[in-house]
Amino acid sequence: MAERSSFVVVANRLPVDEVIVDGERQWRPSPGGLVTALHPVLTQHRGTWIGWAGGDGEAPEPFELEGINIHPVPLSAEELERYYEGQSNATIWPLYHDAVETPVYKRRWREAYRMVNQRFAQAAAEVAEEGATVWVQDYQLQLVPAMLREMRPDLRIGFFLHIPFPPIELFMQMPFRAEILRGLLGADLVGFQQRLAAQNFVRLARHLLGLRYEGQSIQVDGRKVKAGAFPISIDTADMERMAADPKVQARAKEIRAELGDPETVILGVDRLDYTKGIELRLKAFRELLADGKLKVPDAVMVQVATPSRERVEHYQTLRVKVEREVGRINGEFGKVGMPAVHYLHQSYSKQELAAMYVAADVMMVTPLRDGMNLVAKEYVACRSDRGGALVLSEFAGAATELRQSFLCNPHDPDGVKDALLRAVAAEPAELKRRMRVMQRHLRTHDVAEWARSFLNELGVPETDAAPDSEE
Ligand code: ADQ
Repeated sequence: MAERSSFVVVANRLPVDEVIVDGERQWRPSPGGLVTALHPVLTQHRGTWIGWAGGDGEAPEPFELEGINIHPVPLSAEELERYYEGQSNATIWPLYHDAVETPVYKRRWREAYRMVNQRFAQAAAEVAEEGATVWVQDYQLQLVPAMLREMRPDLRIGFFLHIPFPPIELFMQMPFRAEILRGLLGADLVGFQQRLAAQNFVRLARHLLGLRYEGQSIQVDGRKVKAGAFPISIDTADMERMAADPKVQARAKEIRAELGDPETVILGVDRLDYTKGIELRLKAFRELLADGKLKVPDAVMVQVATPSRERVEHYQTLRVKVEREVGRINGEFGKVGMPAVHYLHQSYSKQELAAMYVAADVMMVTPLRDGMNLVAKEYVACRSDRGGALVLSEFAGAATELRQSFLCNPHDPDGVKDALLRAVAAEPAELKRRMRVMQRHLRTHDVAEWARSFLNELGVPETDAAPDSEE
């Protein structure tokens, strides 16, 4: 029987990675913003994290890691294909991102989604103490709040959506739309990255279910469900510290040298995802080279495209398109030993990413739609030299906060080219001024503040400053 907790996080993935040491399976924490932010609350409450450990078949037994109870939930190969790759990443993901790719609807995916959501809800119902707080994360688990409330009406339930929440007209495409909406309404507090998303949600509740709302508060079966915006952030201090490390600084110089010490290094860092606008960014770069406004080897581009969801068809097609465009640019504008675009389809350590951020004169973050986009925030936090320019899409959640970036509309190729050129040509004093304002914002709006404000609104008492204090 698993240990019971007064604070439970439910997310698709567990914050752990499997490692094999001397032929034996072991677990080590996988560093991520969410776990960093929630670690103090989790350890203080002997908290439990429920999620999938990776792999298919049987789940490992629950175990403790760094003061957190880890509670794995199994997924079969078929569930992975239907619940995760299908319903989550080929239906909901594109639909919630303005349908920039056509969402695929399949009955058997929905059924698997329901079944897996039920399994996560069941696990939470088993480990939560009487009156506990349960915080459910993201689009893979939208049915969990209502399923859990049904089993455990005593619980305080929060839900946070990391991706955008679409306008009513788009949401209405979803075949089991009312069930999803009712699923979310099982929570006491539903959090979004943006105020507009929260508004979409409350309006949808009236439109689809005829529910009354006042401000951001919806009346459901005599209960009040609050909706609100809680823009997520990064561990700013940690990122600043990492970037200031002499090893990272030295590595940044080395990266520039390896690139041939160009005048301008333009960087993109994204999961290889069609929402991130990688192709349009490459196209803008190609056109500027063709126009003679940028020249190789004075300007080079580095595009890191982290492998992602490789079994989903949309992603396979995207990879082909991006790699074709990179090949085209290098074919037309590269020289022997001097490509115009350095394309890296790999994962990196946080230190190596920080070194890339420090090395880049211009960071291009050009999603067609993005809940927040943490890469933009990481870049700003890494620039203790106050150098560097951020080109940022208006359609990233981060654009609401990072107003001093070079904002652009990613649907307008000329606008993107113009923002990139302005960023390349900006005077150091102007860049400094812009960076200073954005850095100041991120120091007070970090990921700990995000978690604190959400939990406060949910009514969870403040966590002590000392994360590991015994009760
Ligand atoms: P993502 O779509 O994954 O997140 P993002 O917010 O940019 O997008 O986070 C990506 C993270 O992965 C960053 O922390 C970045 O450093 C890291 N990363 C990227 N490439 C890497 C590589 N090659 N190697 C190692 N690490 C890499 C979703 C939503 C976002 C929202 C977040 C958090 O789509 O809009 O900001 O959740 O809520």
